[in-house]
Amino acid sequence: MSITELLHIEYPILQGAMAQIAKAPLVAAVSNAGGLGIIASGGMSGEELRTEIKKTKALTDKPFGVNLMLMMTNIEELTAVIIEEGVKVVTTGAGTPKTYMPIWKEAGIMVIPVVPSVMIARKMEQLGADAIVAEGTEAGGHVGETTTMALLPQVVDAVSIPVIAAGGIGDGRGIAAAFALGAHGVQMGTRFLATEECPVHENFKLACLKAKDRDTVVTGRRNGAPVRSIKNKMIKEYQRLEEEDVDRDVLEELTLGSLRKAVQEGDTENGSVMAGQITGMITEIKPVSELMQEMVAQAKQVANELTIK
Ligand code: TUI
Repeated sequence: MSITELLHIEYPILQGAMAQIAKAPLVAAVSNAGGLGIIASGGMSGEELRTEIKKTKALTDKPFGVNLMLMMTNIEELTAVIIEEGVKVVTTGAGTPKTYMPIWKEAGIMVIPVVPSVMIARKMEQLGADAIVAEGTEAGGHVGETTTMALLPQVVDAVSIPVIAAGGIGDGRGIAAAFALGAHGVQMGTRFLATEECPVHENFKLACLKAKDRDTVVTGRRNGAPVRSIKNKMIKEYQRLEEEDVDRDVLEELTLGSLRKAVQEGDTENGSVMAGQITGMITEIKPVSELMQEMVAQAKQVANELTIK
């Protein structure tokens, strides 16, 4: 079965769950445009998630999902809200959903874990995942080590559930490339940041427009939570401290509340501007529906015109 049939959507495009950003306005815009919008519940309480779900339902009658960031400690509480509100699709990230899988499956929820490696992809399939997002290191936020180009065909060969590609996809060419590598769909985060509907501070969008190909960097490898973001004053300080081998606490203090600083206050120098490598190819802020139409048309054209000679 295709991803569009599985998820009851028009186009095989999922919107990546970006913490504090992927809320009702963006989620509903993506779903209304024929993709699957996904609420990022990381950092939310159960009641905050319920409010966001209700807001999304008020803006769209199309399907949407909720992402559970598994480093969170309130997954049970969030799960209860997801079930009560009748959300049908859950994506997971930054950990293994093993403990919760039986509860979600029992409730008839489709589970799509995001994974950075073949080994974890296999594990998720065994746990009963309905599909999988294979995310390359080009992505923004918490990332693995392998590139999408190398990871995707290896995951496709290793599992028999549908594979959705993520990391490094910024337009229709990237979508066509993902399908060429065996993907059944794509998940995109960074490109949706620079849309009119995205509820992130304007400065964050401008930082994405300004950033070039080499302007994102991965920090935090040493403490086991590597994160890709746009290089700025805070990141340079973080790198300096990392090299000095300072205590974990010092690093944590620097990053504490840093995402909120960038997302809500628009402080893109002292805040954490998580974004993927495709940020270098974003030149314009546009409405989600226009972006989706353009990307789908371009992907189809690229696929049709592909010649190898
Ligand atoms: O989760 C993401 N990206 C994220 S989460 C996030 S919030 C955050 N903020 C600050 C520090 C850290 C996180 C920002 N971006 N992507 C999906 C993803 N999942 N990438 C890697 C993984 C992953 C890692 C290990 C998935 C499963 C996994 O399993 C471990 C195991 O033992 O099976």
